[in-house]
Amino acid sequence: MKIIHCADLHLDSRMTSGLTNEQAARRRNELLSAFVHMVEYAADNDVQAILIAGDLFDGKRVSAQAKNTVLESIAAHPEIRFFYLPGNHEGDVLIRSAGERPEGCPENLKTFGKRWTHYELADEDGGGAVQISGVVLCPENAATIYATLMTGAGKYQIVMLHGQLLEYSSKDRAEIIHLGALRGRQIDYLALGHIHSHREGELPPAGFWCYPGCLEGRGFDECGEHGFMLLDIDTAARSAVRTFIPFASRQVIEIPVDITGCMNTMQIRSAIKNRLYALAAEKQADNAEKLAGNVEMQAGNAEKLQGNRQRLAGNANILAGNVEKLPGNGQRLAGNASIQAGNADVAVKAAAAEDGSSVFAVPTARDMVRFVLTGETDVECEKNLDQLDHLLEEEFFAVRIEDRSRTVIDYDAFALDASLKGEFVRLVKADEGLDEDRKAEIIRCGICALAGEELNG
Ligand SMILES: [Mn+2]
Repeated sequence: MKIIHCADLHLDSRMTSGLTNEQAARRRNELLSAFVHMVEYAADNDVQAILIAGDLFDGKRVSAQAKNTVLESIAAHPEIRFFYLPGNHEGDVLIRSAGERPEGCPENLKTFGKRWTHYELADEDGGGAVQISGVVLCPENAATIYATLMTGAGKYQIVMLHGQLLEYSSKDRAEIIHLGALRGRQIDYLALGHIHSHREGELPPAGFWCYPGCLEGRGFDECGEHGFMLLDIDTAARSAVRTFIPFASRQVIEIPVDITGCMNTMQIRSAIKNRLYALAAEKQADNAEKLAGNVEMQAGNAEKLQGNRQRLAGNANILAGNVEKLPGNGQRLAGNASIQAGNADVAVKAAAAEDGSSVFAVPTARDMVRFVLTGETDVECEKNLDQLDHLLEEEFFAVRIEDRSRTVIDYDAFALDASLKGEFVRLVKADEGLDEDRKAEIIRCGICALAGEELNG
């Protein structure tokens, strides 16, 4: 049985941080499209259920467009069941609007309240079943939910919660989920929402917890791969293959660029360009390596095939000698073949999961890129971030440049400088009330002012 787990879509986000109004409007539509496309992916891939672990919407005020997009997608796919656990910010806005539809709430939309609700999904392929339990955390139930959780044996147990796992440090005040109290509770998969990047870990005795992260990175603070989790559950064996499916239409990528030694804006631009070329080259080298690996693997497979053929020939001999036992053996063989097919399937999926987590994120023109300038630059470096931004913005959907480089001063160079600039540098250097970074910043601003430059950065 296949199940999708997504969370934190934040539909109807304003998304104005670092984006123009036009870009933000476009991103809002793209986020809605991502939901539509995910549901279509589910339909195309025989997915029986979609778990939405909270923060489907960004807040309680939701546009008609966003509500309609979600509800029509759900209603259009009665073969998929939607298990929607509201997050702490959105409340019951979707359920209310669903009830107000002339057609009523789609029957395949299931939700959760402030007490545990349990649903059972029978495996269409036969075998066993999946139990999905969920509860909306609030101050009133925060202490009691662990004692009242019922997870029985036999079924694959999924538990949905939205909040912060205690074993992660967090500055915000979201609802807390006590990981310790969920250990040893026979949970196979803890479907979480709240953290915006993909994370997962073990949940003893045999389960896993997982945050899928947002479906799309919204702003420059949500870098990295985004998508959803695909569970392929063997209900009879009570086990699952978990695969993260990257699904974002645009990536948000952070690229550190060392600008040590650059003396002006154009040289910094070159450093950025060189970093981009280097990333592309690394990616190509990595691809070549993978290709070589594949060729080797294929050679290995061919060899194994040859060995199998020989063994098969041997088996045929034995089989020929045991004609009476054939019916019984045939049955056992059929069983083995189906197990082997299953193993092959699992192996392919594991390989796909490895491929998905690419090390080299090379930005394309579709992406949002945050360049972080690092290293050390001389105090006299002419550095205009606005111009840099302007020079790079045409190459990507959106660009942000963050200057985290340090300014260094070669005081010796100014020791004998009789000009106003030299006098200014010596004056600041002698001020005992300032630390080195502060001195560097003051001198940088002073030198800019003396040279008639506009201050920035
Ligand atoms: Mn969220």
